[in-house]
Amino acid sequence: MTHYLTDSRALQGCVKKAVRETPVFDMHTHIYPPQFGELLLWGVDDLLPYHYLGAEFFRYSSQTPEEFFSLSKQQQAELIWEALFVDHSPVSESNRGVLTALNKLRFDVGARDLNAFREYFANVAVEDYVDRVFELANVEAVVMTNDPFDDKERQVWLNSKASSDPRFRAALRIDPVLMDWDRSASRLDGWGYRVTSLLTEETLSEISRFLYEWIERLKPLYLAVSLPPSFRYPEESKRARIIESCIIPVTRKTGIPFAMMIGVNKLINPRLGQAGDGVGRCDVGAVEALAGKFPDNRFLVTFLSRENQHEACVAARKFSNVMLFGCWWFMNNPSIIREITAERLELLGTSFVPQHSDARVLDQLIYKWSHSREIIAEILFEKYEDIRRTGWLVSEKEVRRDVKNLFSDNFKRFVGTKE
Ligand code: RAT
Ligand code: ZN
Repeated sequence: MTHYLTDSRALQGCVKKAVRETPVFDMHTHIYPPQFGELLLWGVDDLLPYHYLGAEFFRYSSQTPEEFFSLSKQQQAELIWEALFVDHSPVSESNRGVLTALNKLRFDVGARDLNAFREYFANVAVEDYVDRVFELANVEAVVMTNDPFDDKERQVWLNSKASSDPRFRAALRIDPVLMDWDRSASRLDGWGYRVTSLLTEETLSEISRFLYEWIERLKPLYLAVSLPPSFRYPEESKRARIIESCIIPVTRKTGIPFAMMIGVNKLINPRLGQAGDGVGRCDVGAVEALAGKFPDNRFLVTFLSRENQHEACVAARKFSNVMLFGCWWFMNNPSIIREITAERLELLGTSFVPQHSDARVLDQLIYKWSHSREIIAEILFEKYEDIRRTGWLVSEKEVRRDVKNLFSDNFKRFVGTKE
C-alpha cells in the first residue's frame, strides 16, 4: 500500500532528506580529473583568487588589477583573505561559499587561520581529495568544459590522456568558431583544415569535419557556446551561417544537444581579465526561432540576465526540444535561485534542470550544491504543500522520483544517456 505523506512536517523532512541524499549529475563545470594536470584547480589557494571573489576585491582595494595579477596565486589569496574576510564581513555569496566549503571539510573557519587550511592542502593527494569532494558534495558526475582552442587542453586530448574517470564527462566548447570566425579560421588552417575567413562551401564542410573529429575524440554529452546579449537568430552574419550549416546538422547527426549560454558581455572591463565580463538582456526570440525551425534538434539553454528568466520559461513551454538549465553565474545567488526555481516549477512542473555548479575550483562543488540544495528543498516543499491543501498527497517514492528527475534524469534523458 502506498504511504502518502499526510503531515506537513513529515513532508518537509522527506523532501529535505531526498534532496540531501539524491546524487547530482552536475551538467556544467570547469573542473577536470587529476590527469589534466594544472587545468584542475583545487585547494584554498585556488578558492580564494576565484574570479567571482577577484571582482569583489577591487571594490575594497586600491591595488590596480595589473599589480594584483602580477602576483603569485598565494599572494593573491592572502590579499583577498585580508580584504574580503578579515577587513570586511564575508557575507557575499562567493565569500560565504568559501566558508561553507571549508566548514564542510571540517576546518575551524572561526579561527580565521589561512595557514591552517594550507597545511591540510599541502599534505593531501589530489586523487584522494577528488574522492572526498565528490562524496561531500554528493555529486555522481560532472560535465567538464572542453575547449580545443585552449592549447594546454588541446594537448591533453591529442596525447589521448583524456579522462577515463567516468565521473568526468566531456562537453565540446566552441566559442571561438562562432564568436570570432576570422581569427579561428587561421587556427583551423594551421591545424590542417582547408578553411578561409570567407564561408565558402569548402570552408563550411571543413568546419563540420573539425566538429565531427572533436566529437569523435571527446565523446561529449553536448556541444556548447556562450553568446552575447546581441545574439539574434535569424540574422545576416557568419555566426548564423555557421550555426545553420554546421552546428545544426552536425549535432543532429551525432545526436547531441546544442547548449547556448546567452547573455554575457565579454570583457566590459578588460583590466579585470576573467572577472571583467558583464551581463545584458537577450532576445529569447532567437532561441524560439531556432527551436521552431529545427524541431529535430535539441537545445540546452540558460540565460545570464534575470530579466530573461520568465520569457525563457514561456519559450520552453512552447518547444519541448528546449531544456532550460541552471542558475548561471550572476544568477547563482540565493535570492535569485529562489525566484527562478519557483518560476520554473510554476511554468514547467519538474521538466527542467534546476542547477549546475559552474565550479572552476574542485572544492566549489561542496558549497555550490549545499547552498542550492537548501533552496531547492524549500521551494519544492512549498509546492507540495500547495497541492497537499487540495487533498493531493505525495508519497516518499514520488518525492524521490521528482528530485531524481531534477538532479540527474531530466538531463540524462535529454542528452540520451539514460537507458
Ligand atoms: O561562471 C563562470 O565562471 C564564468 O566565468 C564562465 O565560465 C561561464 O560560466 C562560462 O562557462 O562561460
Ligand atoms: Zn561556465
